[in-house]
Amino acid sequence: MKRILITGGAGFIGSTLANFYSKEHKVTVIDDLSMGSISNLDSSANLCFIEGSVTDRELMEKVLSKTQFDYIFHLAAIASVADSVARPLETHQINFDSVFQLLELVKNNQFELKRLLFASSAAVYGDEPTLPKQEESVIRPLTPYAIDKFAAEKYVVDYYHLYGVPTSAVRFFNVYGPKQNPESPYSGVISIMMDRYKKLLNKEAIDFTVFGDGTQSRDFVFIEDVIQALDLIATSQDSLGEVYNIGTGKAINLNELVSIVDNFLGINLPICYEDERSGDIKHSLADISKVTEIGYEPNYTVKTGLEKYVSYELNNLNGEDSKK
Ligand code: UD2
Repeated sequence: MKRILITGGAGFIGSTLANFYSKEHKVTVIDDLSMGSISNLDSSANLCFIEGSVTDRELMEKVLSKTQFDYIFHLAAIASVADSVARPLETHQINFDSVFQLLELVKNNQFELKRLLFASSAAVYGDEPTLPKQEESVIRPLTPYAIDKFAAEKYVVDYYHLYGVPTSAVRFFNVYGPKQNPESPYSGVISIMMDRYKKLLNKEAIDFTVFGDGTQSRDFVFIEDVIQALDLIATSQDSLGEVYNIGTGKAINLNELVSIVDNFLGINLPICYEDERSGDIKHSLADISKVTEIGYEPNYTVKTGLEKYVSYELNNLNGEDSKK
C-alpha cells in the first residue's frame, strides 16, 4: 500500500486522482477548498482530508515531517489566468512560493519519496503559433500564472538534477470531465457548456456564449486519460527530472464540440456569439510523443470522452430528480 499526498486534492483533477488511488492506497489530501469541494471525494477509510493552504509553512512542515510519502502530487494552484492578472502577488504565493517551499521541505524531510509530481500548464507556451507544441518548443509565458508555472516547473526539475529529489512535471492541455467546476467565466469551456446543456434539459432559458466565431481549437483531454498519464509518469524511471505534455495530440474547435453533444442528446444548444476574448490564443495542440514513449495512450477521443461525461451528468440529473 503506497502513501500518497495530493495537494489541491479536492479540486477537479486532484479529487479524481485521490479517488483513483484511495481504492488501494493511503491518500492524504490537502486543500483550502477555495475551488474544490469535499463532496468531490469518495468516503473511504483510506482517505484523510486536511483543510488548509499549501502556503501555510507550519502545516506543510507538520504533514511532511510526520509521514514518509511514496508519492506527492502538487496540484494546488489558483488555476485562473484572469485572477493572476488581477492579483499577481497573491497568486504568486500560491502558484510559485508554495512549490519552492514544498521542494525544500521535501528535500529535508522526505527520505522514501519515489516521486514529487508538479502540475504545470500549456500556458507556458503562450501565443507562439507553431503547432503542435513539443516540450522543447519556444516558451513564451504571457501572464503571471504562466510565468509562475514555468518558473516553478524549472525549480522542480532542477531539484532532481541538483539535489537528487525525485521529481517530474506535467503540462496540462485542456482537461475536461466530471467534477470540473463551471462557476467562473474562466472555468474550462467544456464544464460551462455542460452546465448550459443541463439547464437546457431542465427547461431553463439559456444560451451558451462562444467568444469569437467558435473556430478556435484546443487539445481537450478527458480526465481518465490524465489520470493514466499521471500514474505512468509518477511510476516510470525514465521520467525522473523530466517535463511532459498531457493532451491527446488532436485538436477540435468549439463549434464541433457543440455539434457532438447536440447529436448525442438530439437537442440544439442555443449559441450566442460574442467578441473574441482579449489574450485568447486561436489554436493549441500537444505533441504527446514524449509521454507516449513511457506507455501513455489516450483511451478517449473527444467524442467518446464527451459522451461519457454527458452520460455521467445525465445520471446525476436523474438522481437529483428522483430525490425530489
Ligand atoms: C486554458 C486554461 C488556462 C491556461 C490557458 C493557456 C482551462 C480552463 N484554462 O485556457 O488556465 O492554462 O489554457 O493557454 O483549462 N470560451 C467560450 N465560452 C466560454 C468559455 C470559454 O467561448 O464560456 C472560449 C475561450 O474564449 C477560449 C476557449 O473557449 O477560446 C477555451 O477556453 P478555456 O478557458 O476552456 O481554455 P483556454 O485554452 O483558453
